[in-house]
Amino acid sequence: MLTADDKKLILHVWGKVGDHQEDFGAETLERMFTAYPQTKTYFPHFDLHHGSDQIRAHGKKVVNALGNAVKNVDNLSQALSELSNLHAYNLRVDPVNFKLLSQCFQVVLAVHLGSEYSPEIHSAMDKFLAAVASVLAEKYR
Ligand code: HNI
Repeated sequence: MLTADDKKLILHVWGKVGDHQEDFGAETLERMFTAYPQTKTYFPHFDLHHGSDQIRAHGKKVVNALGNAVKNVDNLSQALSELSNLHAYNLRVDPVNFKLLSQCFQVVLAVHLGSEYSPEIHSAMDKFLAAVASVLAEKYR
């Protein structure tokens, strides 16, 4: 579970994400497609080349959704309910992939925040992303 301190740290990190949603999101997706090429199978309709407008636009959507989750951290199930339906029933994304995306997002944060991405922040963000992933996967049951 996320502690009160974890929540503070997540809000703090989100301040650093600031208006980099599109850049951070696109880099997250590019890392995911490169490091875990099997994830590309969900995006047969996308141009997956570096700098692709579709990747940038989608990256922005994903990071915005995470920002919305940050704002609703005490109410994730409700805040992510529609996205959970979409991923479970329409897109049928295998939940293992949520961990891969979370991992790549953390690498992006670490690269861009450097030493500011402290072990405590890393731990809080890891818990937060695991909570988001578990909500996105809850409709599969
Ligand atoms: Ni995901 C669409 C958020 C993980 C495959 N996804 C979205 C949208 C958001 C989103 C927001 C856009 C919804 C809309 O248009 O109404 N996705 C998230 C979040 C996570 C996540 C917050 C995890 C933290 N999605 C994943 C993963 C995969 C994935 C791990 C597959 C590897 N998502 C998709 C696909 C779409 C999608 C495919 C549809 C893209 C399109 O535009 O056609």
